[in-house]
Amino acid sequence: MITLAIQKSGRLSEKTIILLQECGIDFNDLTKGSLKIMATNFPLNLLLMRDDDIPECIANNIAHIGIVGENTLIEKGFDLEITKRLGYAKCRLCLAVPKKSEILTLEDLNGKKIATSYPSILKSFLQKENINSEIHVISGSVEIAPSIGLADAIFDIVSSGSTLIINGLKELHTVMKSEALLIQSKNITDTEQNLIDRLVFRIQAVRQAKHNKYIVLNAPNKSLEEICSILPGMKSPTITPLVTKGWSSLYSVIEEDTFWENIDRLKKAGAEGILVLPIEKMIM
Ligand code: PRT
Ligand code: ZN
Repeated sequence: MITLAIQKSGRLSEKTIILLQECGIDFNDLTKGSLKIMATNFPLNLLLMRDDDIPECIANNIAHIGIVGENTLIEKGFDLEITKRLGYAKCRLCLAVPKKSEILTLEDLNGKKIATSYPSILKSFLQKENINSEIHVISGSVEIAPSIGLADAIFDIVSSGSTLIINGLKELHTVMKSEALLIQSKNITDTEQNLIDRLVFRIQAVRQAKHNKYIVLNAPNKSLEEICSILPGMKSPTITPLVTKGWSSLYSVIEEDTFWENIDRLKKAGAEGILVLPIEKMIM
């Protein structure tokens, strides 16, 4: 049995539960508000808690693994392992200043007051850059600190950037990028590691599938060589002849990132009747 600590409610929780469900792991009483829930079809216990407490909980062997933002992991400073980057809850930790501020460069932060909920990350950054600022720790609503005279700048999470704009702030510098991470304790037995590996294998299959699409198309046989070079697929495409003489149907996998660019190339190469379908799981 392994114990996975996840955020009870917040920006990480919904996507984390969806990911576990996509991995085929079911929970009976998810909606009942319990803080400890057992999976019905995988040897896994869920612990639901504030994201800030997850790294410590793993460091103290209360949970074996956890899902947490990289920002929280680094800020808390516990010596834990990153098992897998999960690619959601993407954001960045930025220094920002009021739009009309006299602070234009990092050096201008010398002698200034910066409000943040991430003092540890900020302190290391300022030290590395040789900047001497005063760090003012606040636990929430960091972005209003300059307008109420509490600080000259802020250091906070930015995602779309709209919170900065609404509060009359502009980005000065990105200090780090963050995404959800699966993290684990360094005290794991072989049996526990085996279960973690099984979970990671499933996560990988779900994530791979999201990055790829299944593609079916028809093409004249003379174009097949060129089309195969555009669509290498998992090993190589499957080709079956059509009833129409000189034509074949081709099945392959295409990466989401290169999708539109490759569709144009496929059309130019003579592909027709292109169908693109989502993939549920992908095991390499
Ligand atoms: O209650 P608990 O302590 O568990 O939750 P929390 O309030 O500390 O965290 P929560 O749920 O807000 O965020 C959890 C994690 O999601 C963070 O630690 C990040 O890793 C990640 N994440 C991703 C974000 C954002 N995007 C985000 N936009 N965390 C916070 N924000 C906030 C930010 O603080 C700012 O107020 O959203 C605002 C900025 O958003 P934009 O889109 O306007 O730029
Ligand atoms: Zn938190």
